[in-house]
Amino acid sequence: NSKGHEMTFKRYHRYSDMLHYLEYLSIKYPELVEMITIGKSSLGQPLKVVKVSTGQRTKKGEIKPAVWIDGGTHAREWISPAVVMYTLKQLVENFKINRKIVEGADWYILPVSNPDGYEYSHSTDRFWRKTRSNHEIEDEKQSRTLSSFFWGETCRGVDMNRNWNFHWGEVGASDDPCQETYAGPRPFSEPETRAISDFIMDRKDRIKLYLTMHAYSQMWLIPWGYTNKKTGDYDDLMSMGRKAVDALNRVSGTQYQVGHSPSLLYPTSGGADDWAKGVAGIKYAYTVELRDDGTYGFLLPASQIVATGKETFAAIKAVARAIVCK
Ligand code: ING
Ligand code: ZN
Repeated sequence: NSKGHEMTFKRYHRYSDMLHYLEYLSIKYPELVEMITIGKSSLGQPLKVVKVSTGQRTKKGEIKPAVWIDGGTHAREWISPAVVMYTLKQLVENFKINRKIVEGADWYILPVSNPDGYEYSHSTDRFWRKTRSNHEIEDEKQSRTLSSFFWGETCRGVDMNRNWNFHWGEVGASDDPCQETYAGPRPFSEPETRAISDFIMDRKDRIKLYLTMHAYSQMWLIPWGYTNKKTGDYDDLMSMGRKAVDALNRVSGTQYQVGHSPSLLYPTSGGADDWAKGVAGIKYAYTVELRDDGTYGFLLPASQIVATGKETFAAIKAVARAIVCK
């Protein structure tokens, strides 16, 4: 269009629209925005991280902290990439209003972690969750009872949020490729989780806040997902989480719960936030379950994108201020 991109936030966009917007930002704001291709999906699509930064060092010469935000782990959770794109837009195009948090940290933003699944949920199966990899041969080598004949479309792909290399496959994950929570043939079997983990490990000492966006159920989830045991700094994680949902609630009245997955949902292992905390050592690692409460569920109307973006950005801003703008 006349602006040079297709993003409207009035509908759910395809991956190509999002990539065009990232490119547009990097051309229009070259001093603020950098695109980094961190790898490729199973079907060869680029995984693009946007770095928003006013320079790696503070005026005093100290290395700045960094924030990681990703979306689109699960294909059908369309509000997630939309909210991450909205966040990116606020950081870059409303730089003046958000100056403190943008100058205070380097922001690494991955709007779509699973572009193959995301596109498949647009083209073929609206409720697709996993990646689109094919582990048929490998799984059969491990003497699966499945024969090729029964290998259906649903047996493709891996649940990326069960594929991380921390207590992998212990609980709440399936070893059946045809199930939605298939953990994969081995940890980091997916090029997507591998690329993200490599990128984060290279920067793990600088990343102070890790957010991964999912939907739905309106929860700000803390580790651990794999056990009922509390983290040593449970109280810190809870009070920071409450800060987030209080800020969110003040914008719109939307109610969120704060807690860990085994008590609020179900125990699962191989999740991204557990890995971010347990392996990368990032203190504040959260999974955010966005709107709604189940009224529309995954089919959240596009007319709610902006309101969801606004309230979520308020939460992100509150947490970022507390963690990186001390
Ligand atoms: N929910 C998450 C899932 O992967 C979750 C819940 C959160 C699991 C944190 C593990 C850790 O099942 C959705 N909606 O994907
Ligand atoms: Zn999810």
